[in-house]
Amino acid sequence: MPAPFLTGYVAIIGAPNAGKSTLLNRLLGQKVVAVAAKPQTTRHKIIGVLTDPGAQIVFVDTPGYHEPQKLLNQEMVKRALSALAESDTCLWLVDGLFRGEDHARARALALNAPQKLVIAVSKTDLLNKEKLKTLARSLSEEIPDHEIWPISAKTGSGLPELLKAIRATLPEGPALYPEDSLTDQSLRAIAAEFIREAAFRLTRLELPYSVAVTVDEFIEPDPSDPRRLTRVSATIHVEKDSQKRIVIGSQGRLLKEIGSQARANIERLTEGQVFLKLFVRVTKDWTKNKKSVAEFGYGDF
Ligand SMILES: Nc1nc2c(ncn2[C@@H]2O[C@H](COP(=O)(O)OP(=O)(O)OP(=O)(O)O)[C@@H](O)[C@H]2O)c(=O)[nH]1
Ligand SMILES: [Mg+2]
Repeated sequence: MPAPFLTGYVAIIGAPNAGKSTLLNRLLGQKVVAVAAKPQTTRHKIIGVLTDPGAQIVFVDTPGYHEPQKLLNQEMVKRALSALAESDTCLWLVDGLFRGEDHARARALALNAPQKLVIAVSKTDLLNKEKLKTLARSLSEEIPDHEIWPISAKTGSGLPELLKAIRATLPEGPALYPEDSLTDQSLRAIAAEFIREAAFRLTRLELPYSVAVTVDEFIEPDPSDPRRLTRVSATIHVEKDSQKRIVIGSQGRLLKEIGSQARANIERLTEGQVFLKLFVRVTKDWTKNKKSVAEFGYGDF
């Protein structure tokens, strides 16, 4: 008798900046979600599918779990909670470098969830042996009775063991997505995210949190085009006139850099050239406004 096929949803939850999206990209072997050194990068729940001959793991990347203030943040947290509620397994990723209030919040969420629980600690490549030992000791005191998988999404260390532990939690069942699926996001949506990622990374203070991106035009390559040229036209939305000036930068330099970083990431995914045109528009206080939050794709879902 062949072994049964295993399949299920695995919500990756954790404090902002723990490394959830980096882990998903690494597991998929391709960058499909935005990553940045600042917290609250991810705003949606995004599916990443990993299929092998015996199993299909449907990962769901989620916004970092935090105390939401603005309407946008409330929507982000709602998405994390709904991803968890719809999952078979909760993969709680603990930041290996920093544990603050959001860590405690994520811990309560993970330990009280009815789903099967797998716990991993991230960024172990940044810790020497001594620090790793101290971390393992403090985590096993803080979270007793649970195995904690040390991983590095950067080097890949610990990932085979983590995948094995996740697999052991999956129910039997037929594949939920076609074998060659990578994500539920359209190329157009991923392009918007990569533009937002570049703007998020290249700006400071409150500005990254005031950025949204909409794609106005996305024209896929003509089959006869050897360059496989995709044409993308997008708008970067900010909340204030002063922010618009910063995003454009002196002589348009920052906007150019945002475009070139985003284009490189989109080109890696489309495996062709990308012509990217960017506009910047001010929508006053959009992160607090129900209509604009919805218009930019973060409304009730
Ligand atoms: N050295 C190292 N850095 C990592 C690792 N995993 C993530 N990072 C870094 O940690 C930062 C946050 O990573 P993200 O993947 O965006 O974190 P996240 O949990 O998705 O964050 P939110 O979407 O804000 O909740 C980025 O600068 C990553 O490059 C790792 O294993 N090793
Ligand atoms: Mg993320």
